Amino acid sequence: MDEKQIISQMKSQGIDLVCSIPCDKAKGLFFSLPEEFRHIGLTREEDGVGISAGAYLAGARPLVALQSSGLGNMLNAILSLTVTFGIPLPILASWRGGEKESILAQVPFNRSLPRILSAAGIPCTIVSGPDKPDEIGDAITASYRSRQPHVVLVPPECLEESGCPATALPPAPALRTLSICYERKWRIPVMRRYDAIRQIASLVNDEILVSNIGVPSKELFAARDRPENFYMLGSYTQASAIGLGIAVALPKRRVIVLDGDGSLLGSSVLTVIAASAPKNLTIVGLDNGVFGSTGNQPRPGTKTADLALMALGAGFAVSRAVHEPGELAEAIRASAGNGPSFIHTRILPGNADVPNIPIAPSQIRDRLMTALRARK
Ligand SMILES: Cc1ncc(C[n+]2csc(CCOP(=O)(O)OP(=O)(O)O)c2C)c(N)n1
Repeated sequence: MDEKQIISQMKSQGIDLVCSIPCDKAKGLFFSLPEEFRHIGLTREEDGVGISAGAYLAGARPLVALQSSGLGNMLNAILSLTVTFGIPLPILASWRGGEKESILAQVPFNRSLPRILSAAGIPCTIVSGPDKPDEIGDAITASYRSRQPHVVLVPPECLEESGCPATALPPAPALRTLSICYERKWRIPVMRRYDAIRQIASLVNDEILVSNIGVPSKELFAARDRPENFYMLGSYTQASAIGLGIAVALPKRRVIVLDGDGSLLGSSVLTVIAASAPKNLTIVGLDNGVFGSTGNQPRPGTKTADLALMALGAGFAVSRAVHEPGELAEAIRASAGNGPSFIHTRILPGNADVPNIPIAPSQIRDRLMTALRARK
């Protein structure tokens, strides 16, 4: 089969958003995907799980395409987000590590992959021959019907590789002049995370809020529970990816992500967000200098890393640091429709004494989807 047949299977299944990282053994496919679909290029496969989850919640029909080794970078996110919330995720993987594999490093993970997926309870289809592109379509159907992930492994011998199309030569290096006006004046924080979250929760109307793993989600629930909140219950580093997926799928709705400093520093998604440039997305980086939800252990770079500057470096249109509740409110207002914007919110460590969220993941999913469908 060639990439045209694969793409035709994806289209016949209604796929309308593809996140991908390329594989050398399927060059033609990875060149074609951005031309054929709304496309988000990734730098780390895990982010495709969060982006796809957000996009699905917002009514899109996403798929992730990658090299099979990338599944090793996604497993926790697939199980803690996709499986926990009951979200479809078809994953199309160029399967490496087979008999003719020339790169030794591809063998240990990829040869064990079907057993790893089986042990994790993740359904997997191994395409059985070059004349079986319909198995890809069937796997996509199965994923959307069951609201579960489904991996399709495409062995190289099933792919008729067309290589790089002439139209897809790498872009020529361009001259670029960059002028960043940046002044860093960190003051002593006065808010705790709960103060900042209450402030933001009091300002929103029909905005969608995505909250980070652990205590931040519990604090948002305690501050103001509403169907437009998505509480991320696991999946460290995926909050901003989920926000990006929702923002891209629903460009007319405003999305605000309440992310954490540890999570943002552990993620590669800022560059991907800036490249996608959703005007309706604001990332609030709640920077308490610690891994708050695990007991306030200091995170690396407390005195050296600068989140607001990192967002600018990643290509954000707007990035600023705030310390006071009034400044935070003003930054939230000013960033509406002006994104992607980053609000580096410097806060004191400390977790509010709030209860666990008593709503089932499927209920969090369903009420958000209903609210989003009602007001596109
Ligand atoms: C893959 C993975 N690694 C580690 C954890 C444990 N963990 C849960 S929350 C968290 C820290 C989050 O810190 P940050 O993003 O700074 O947010 P804060 O809680 O400080 O607001 C960690 C390390 C996890 N749940 N999953």
